[in-house]
Amino acid sequence: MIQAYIAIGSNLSDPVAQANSAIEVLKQHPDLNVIAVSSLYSSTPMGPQDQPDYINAVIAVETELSPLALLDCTQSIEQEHGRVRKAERWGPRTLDLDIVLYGDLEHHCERLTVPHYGMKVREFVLYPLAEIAPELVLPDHTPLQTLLEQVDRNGLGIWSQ
Ligand code: J1A
Repeated sequence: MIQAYIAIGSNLSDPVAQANSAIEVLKQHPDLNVIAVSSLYSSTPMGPQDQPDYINAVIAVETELSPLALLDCTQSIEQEHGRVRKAERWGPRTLDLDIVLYGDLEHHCERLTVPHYGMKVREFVLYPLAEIAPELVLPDHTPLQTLLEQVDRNGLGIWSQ
């Protein structure tokens, strides 16, 4: 059994509903045991600013799925939520699920890079992750708290109506 962290992001089609629905689907999934869910956060878009703010969250799961089977699983949930693939790289998105960490595995192939290549610099991943795993140390031995000291919140806040 390994522990993995999945980041959720949405800025289209009622992002709060998208994120909550993704969390529900992950909780119902027979191959995943959701052990922690962060608050929902609102965040300023990376890249072009002429798009809605994002809702972001991070969840911790236990699973026996292989890394690529976990990716199959998160990608099929994205599809169900109407994500249009090949959309503009930094454009608006209905639902993104990113595998942030898969245990202590360091793995890079065409379909999957873990730890996630962007996680160390993205406030909307680091802060929700720290809410549910403050003591976390990355596979390269960097403490999560060290990364937080280096990354500005950039307007990130806990979402509330
Ligand atoms: C491909 N991949 O990436 S989409 C997929 N490693 O087909 C995968 N660890 O095969 C591959 N997890 O939220 C490689 N996919 C992966 N992502 C891994 C998942 N601004 C992996 N404020 C391309 N908040 C894939 N988001 C990877 N601005 C990229 C979606 C899933 C995230 C866009 C704020 C946000 C974006 C832009 C934002 C936000 C795309 N994020």
